[in-house]
Parts: sequence; C-alpha cells; structure tokens
Amino acid sequence: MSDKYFPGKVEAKWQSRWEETDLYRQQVELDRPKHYALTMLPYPSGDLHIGHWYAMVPSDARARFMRMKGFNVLFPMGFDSFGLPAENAAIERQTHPAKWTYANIKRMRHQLHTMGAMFDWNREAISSDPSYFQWSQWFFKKLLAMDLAYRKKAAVDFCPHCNTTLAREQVWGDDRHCERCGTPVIKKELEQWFFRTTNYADELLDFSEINWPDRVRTMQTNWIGRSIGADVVFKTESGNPIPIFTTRPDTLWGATFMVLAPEHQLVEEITTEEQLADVTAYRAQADKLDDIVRENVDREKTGVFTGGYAINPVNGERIPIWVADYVLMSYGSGAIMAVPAHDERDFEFATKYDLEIVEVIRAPQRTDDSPLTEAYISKSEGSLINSGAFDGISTEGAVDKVTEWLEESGFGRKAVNYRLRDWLISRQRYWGAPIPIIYCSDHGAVPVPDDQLPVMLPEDVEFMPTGESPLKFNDSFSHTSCPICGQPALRETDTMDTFMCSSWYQYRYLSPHYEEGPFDPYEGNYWLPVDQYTGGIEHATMHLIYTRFFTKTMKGMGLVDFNEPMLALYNQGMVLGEDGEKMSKSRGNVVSPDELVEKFGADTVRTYLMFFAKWDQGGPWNYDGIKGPQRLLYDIWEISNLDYKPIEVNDESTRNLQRKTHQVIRKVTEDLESFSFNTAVAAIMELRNSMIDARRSLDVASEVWNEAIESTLLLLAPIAPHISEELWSRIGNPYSIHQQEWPAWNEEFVKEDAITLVIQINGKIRDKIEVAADADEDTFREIALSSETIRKWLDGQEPRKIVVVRGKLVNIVV
Ligand code: ANZ
Repeated sequence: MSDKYFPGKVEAKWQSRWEETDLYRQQVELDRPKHYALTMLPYPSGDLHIGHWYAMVPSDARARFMRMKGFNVLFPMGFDSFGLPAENAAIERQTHPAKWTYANIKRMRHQLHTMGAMFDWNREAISSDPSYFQWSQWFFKKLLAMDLAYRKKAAVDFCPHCNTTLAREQVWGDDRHCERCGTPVIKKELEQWFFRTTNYADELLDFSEINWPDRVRTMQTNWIGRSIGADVVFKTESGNPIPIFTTRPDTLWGATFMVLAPEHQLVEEITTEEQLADVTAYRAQADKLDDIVRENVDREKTGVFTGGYAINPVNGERIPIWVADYVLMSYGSGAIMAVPAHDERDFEFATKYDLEIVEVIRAPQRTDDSPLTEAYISKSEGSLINSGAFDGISTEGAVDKVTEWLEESGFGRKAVNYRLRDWLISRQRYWGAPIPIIYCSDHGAVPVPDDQLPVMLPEDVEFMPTGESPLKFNDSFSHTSCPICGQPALRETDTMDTFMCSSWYQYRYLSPHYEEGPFDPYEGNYWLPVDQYTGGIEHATMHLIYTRFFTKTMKGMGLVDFNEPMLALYNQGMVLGEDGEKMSKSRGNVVSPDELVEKFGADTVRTYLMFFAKWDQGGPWNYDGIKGPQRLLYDIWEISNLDYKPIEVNDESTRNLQRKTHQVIRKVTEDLESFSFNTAVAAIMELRNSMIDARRSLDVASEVWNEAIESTLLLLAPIAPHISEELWSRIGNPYSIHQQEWPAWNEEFVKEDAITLVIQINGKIRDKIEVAADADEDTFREIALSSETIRKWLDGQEPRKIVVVRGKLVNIVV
C-alpha cells in the first residue's frame, strides 16, 4: 500500500479482513464479563441517512471502547421492517411491500458496512422475516393466555374519500385531514385488540433499577400520569348515577355545574327536548376532534347546556349539566364536577357561559368577598369555606380528610387514575405480523395453535385502499377452519402494530435462528439484560415504555428473571442542516453519508460526527468543520509512518511528551466512559500537537515517542477503526488493534512536575516561584511566607489571613 493516506483503500481493505477473520463475531464466553450494547434498529426506508450515522457511530465507538476495556461486547444490528411506508410504496409504485422492504434492507446493509461498525451480522434480526414474526405471534398468544390481551370496540381515524383507515401520522393539521386527499377524517368504531399496559402502570413508574436520563423518566412519568383523588357519585334528578373522578374532593362544595364528555352515554338521556338540536350539533362537531386537540388548555372552551340537572351529593344543590369537549371520554369516567372557583378550565367556562362561581378555598391573603378574577388553585395554602362541617380546616391535608368522610358517608371513595391507556395493537394493514386468531361462530376468538405459527402473509394481495385490511379480501387467507371444531371460520385480518415487533428485538438478536423459543436461554442467561442502550429521545414514551412493559410480561412468562430490559440509556441529539434547521429534502439541506464517505472516508466522517458537538445535544452540520478531523487523521498517518530517530535526547522534552500521553489516555478514557466524544477527540488532537512538536525538535527518547504513537492509535481505534488498524499493523503490531487492551495511564507520569506559584499580598501579585505540583497547602503557605521578596513587601506586618488555591496561588491578606 502506498505511503499516502487513501481512506477508501484502507477502509475497504480492513472491512474485508475483519469479515474474513470474523473479528466481530460475538460469542458467549462464560468466564468473561459481558457488555450488551444496543443501538436502536433502523426502519428500512431505503437510505441510510446522517441521522442513522449519528446514532450508530458513537454507539459503535462506545462498544469498541468497552471491548478494549476487557468486556465481551455484543453489538448487534437489524431491521424494524414492517410498517406503513412499505405499503404506501406498494400502492404508489405497484410493487409488493416485501420486495420494496428487502431491496431496501439489502441497500442499507451495504451502507451500514461502510460505517466500519463492529456489528455482529450473524445476529441480524429482521422483524418481517417469518422466523421473527412467528415469535411476535407467539408472544401475542402468551399475552392472551395471561389475560393481558383483549378485544374491544375502539375508534379509528377514517378517510371517507380514500375509504381507508389512517394511522396517526397520516392525519394532518388541526382540522385533521387525510394526508393523501385532504378530506377531513372521521372516526369509525372497530373491534380491535389491546394489551393491558395499564396493569403495569405502577411498575412502569418505578425507575429504581435503571440508570436512565431524567428527561426520559419525567416524560414517561407524565405519560403514565398517575393522579390520586376520589371517585364521587353524583345523581341526575331522576336518580341515575353519574360517577366522576376528581383530584380535589376538598372542593366538592364548590361544584356549581357538571360537564359530560360529548360521547358520554348519559347525554342522550339527560338532554331535554329544547336543547336536543344544539347538543346533537355540538356532539357531531366534537366527533371530528382528536383528544390531543381537545386537551389543549389554550383552546377556547366551548360547550352546550343539556337542559338536565344533577344533585351534588354533599350539599344537595341542584346543578346544571353541560356537555363540553374539554372533558375527554377516555379519562376517568368521562364526566366531571366543575369547580370554577378552583379550576382554571372550569373558571374560563363558567365566565364564558355565566355560570355560578362559589369559592370554597379561601386564599390566606384574601380579605373580602369580591368576585374572583381567576381560579385559586393552590393545594397547600388557604382554608375551606362554604364547605359544611369542613369550614375552617386548612387546605393542606383537606383532600385526605374529605376523602375519608366520603368513604364513611358512602358518597365516594379514594381512587387512582392514570393517563396511560391500554395499548391498541390492531392495524388494518397488510404489512405487519398477522394477529394469530381465528373466529369461529361456536368457539369465538380461538388462538392459532403453535404448530401452525407463523400465520404467513399471503403474497397475492390487492393493495388498493378499501378501508380495511387488504387481508380481509384475500379469501385464501381469511377463510380457514376452527382449530377446535374444524368448522369453517374466519381469520383475524388485522396485523400488529410494529411497536410490538420492536418491543422484544433485543431478545431475538441473541439467537435470530433459534427455533425452540423467542431466544436461546443459553445466550439469554449470559447476555441479558442490555447494559447500554442508545437512541433518540423521540422514543421516550412509546417504544421505551412498550419494551419495558414487554420485559415485565416476559418475567411473568418465566422467560427472564429481571424487570428492566435496558439498564442504562443515553439519548443522542440531532444533526441539523448547515442552516441550523432540521434536515429535509424540501429544504435542500440534507447531508448524504454516502457522498461524505466517498469524499472523506468513513473514519473522517465518524471522527467529525463525534467531534462537532456534544453527542446529547447535536447541532448543525458544517463542511468547514470536517477539515479539523480530516487533518487529524492525515497528521496521525504521517507521524506514524515516520521513521523516528532522535538527534539528541532532551529529558524535559521527553518528560513533556510522556506526561501529555498519559494525561490524554486518562482524559479519553474518562470521556468515552461518559459519552463525551467531542472532548475525547479534542484530547487526541492535543496529543497529536505534542507529537508534531517532538517530531520537529527530534529530542524525545524513542520509547516515549513509540509509546505516544501506540497510545494515539489505541485511543483512536474506537473512533476511527480503519486507519488505526492500518497504522497499528504498519508499526509492526499484531492484528487486530481492536483486540488490544485499552491503554492505562500511570498516575506518576500524569502529574505536572512543577507549577508556577503566584504569591499575592492583598490581591496584588508580588512574587512567582516554581514549586512541586503536588505539594500540599501547608507547603505552599510556607514557601510563600519564606520568600525573600514577600518578606520585604510584608515588612514585618502580621498576615491576617492566608488564602491558598492549590496548585495556583497564595494570597496573603494584611
Ligand atoms: C374537580 C376539580 C376541582 C378538579 C379543582 C381539579 C381542580 P389530572 O390531575 O390530570 O388527573 N377531569 C377528570 N376527568 C376528566 C376528563 N375525562 N376530562 C377532562 N378533565 C377531567 O386531572 C384530574 C382533574 O381533571 C379532575 O379533578 C377533574 O377536575 C378533571 F379545583 O375535579 B377536577
């Protein structure tokens, strides 16, 4: 190979060598500590973009670092390959989703190879492979057997023009229109399958066993949304119960009206003749809105009076019942007691519609009975008024007292509510794992027997949008016989949410070809759980909750003996376009990794991606910025290829390079430990600078020079794996650098030999003295006081105070 650095050549050479020698094959080694490093698997959209690189490359560097530190590291890769885009492509391009998907996988696998990552391709798992989704189906059956899966009617978004159900991401805008044709979507009720994620709400709130970022924990906590309060039963005038959930039972006496969600089943019964037209129109309007829009606190409140009244159980007051869309059917009981004096939304509503406002919590600073100008919402300050026997008690603790009384008097009881919903997993789609259920008129929903799994997807399917799963119109698929009685029966034609497939992929990676179960327990016992997970924050609430839920159910199945799938998590930031905006084709600011690799080589791109920003923050791409890392690699190439012979060894220069080398080893080690890749690269740059100085002066002892070179290559190996491998072999070291031990630093060598101690009197610099860097405070003080110059300045005055800043200065105050 030539003496010039041609990244393309070097990289191709080592990628094939690594492959030929199975360098990244990762096997169980019971006597070695393991480290399971996992990065989120990609969706095979067709092109590996810079975001993939940004997620995977530093993860790879971290995994390589752990390997060199002596761990047996597993770092697998695969594809989350079911899902909507494949089906859309099929409709648009008249091709089959499988064809589109597998062509993309092939292309992306090739692109992934150019990255030079230590993926163990023997463990590749692809969620649309029958050998994978067979186990997704098997899990579905397990969950069903454990009563963690059930079926009920639920609304889906439906485009009446395209005649198809839509996924969340296909519904656009506040008016919620179809992404394809712009028609406003409507809701349609369908029988669908759910997983009981809510059974695990409390366990999911417990993060004590995992080291996850605060941000993710907060997002999950809010998503699960645990609220403590009370269920209280109000009654209609005719005596029909209307249960409500409130977090403020202490404000019950201030409930001056009730609000039902438009979908509430009591609305029809309560609504009077005169109000019927208004209520009906309002309900139709509300039906078009998504819960997310309805929940928005800033939206102007709207509603209509039903004409009906309810009785407040605690004081017998007759209060009007309204219908308003800010009350959601999906939370609590779908009905609320409205307390305008102490709830902001209710206050806004009451003000708008001129409803009564009764103050029941008196703020400490309030002295008169003037009308409230806003809701008083404090839960800790103030005391109860207008509240019967509770008048005068402090707000603090009032919730508990009132709840106790409610239980005694039979009006209600303590209750906990969660925002978390059960997980709707049915999709009216073709390109997913078929839900393994057969409907028999005699036996109901019968699971497909294990020996008939996987339920395969038929190939000859029409992809024209129909509003239901294309599988429904494929007779050879949908018509079957009941596994119990053999009578003609129909298959479930919905497929599973792809989040189901990605909830357990980390287990399938262990043994993607294993046929006796979802994973080989021998592999599982060794590798599990995942030690380090890396991926985007956008998955905080869906995937990262689902996979935790899944693992908890797997523990229930006896498949694993731990509670949490991933012990540690790190979220990377995002690479933006050069204009600082999110990359998008329409903005024309997309950076293509293929072109970059072509132009600069993978190692430079890798180094740049780790260097240009703090990994968890990310930032804008910068073509000028890539020159620094590029220079670094060229310099290291040049320096390492040098035939170094000192002319005359100088002890100080030798010591300086040795110190720098050991300092940088320490710095890079600590930085890679803590995902601080940018500062690690910067430290290697410093070492490079010191070597350039030494090369100029040619006065550093050869052993120290060689140690500097070797250390640089070892430190660089996780970051730029190809060039470091090449140079490692060029300086005569054995293959492979990636199997070497991580360099250690020597504390003795790290120390600065001497520092310049600044001595001040009353803050003014009066002397500077060279002292040993590691001297203690007393020594510094003594040295300062015994200085001839200082003694002159002090001129016999007694110091009032001596301030010592270790390793820097002594300030004498007189
Ligand atoms: C009376 C009240 C008085 C309330 C007060 C709050 C303050 P979180 O904390 O999110 O759980 N609520 C109950 N069900 C609802 C639904 N389906 N749609 C919209 N709002 C609903 O919120 C609980 C509070 O949200 C409940 O407590 C209820 O209003 C309202 F000074 O009851 B509260």
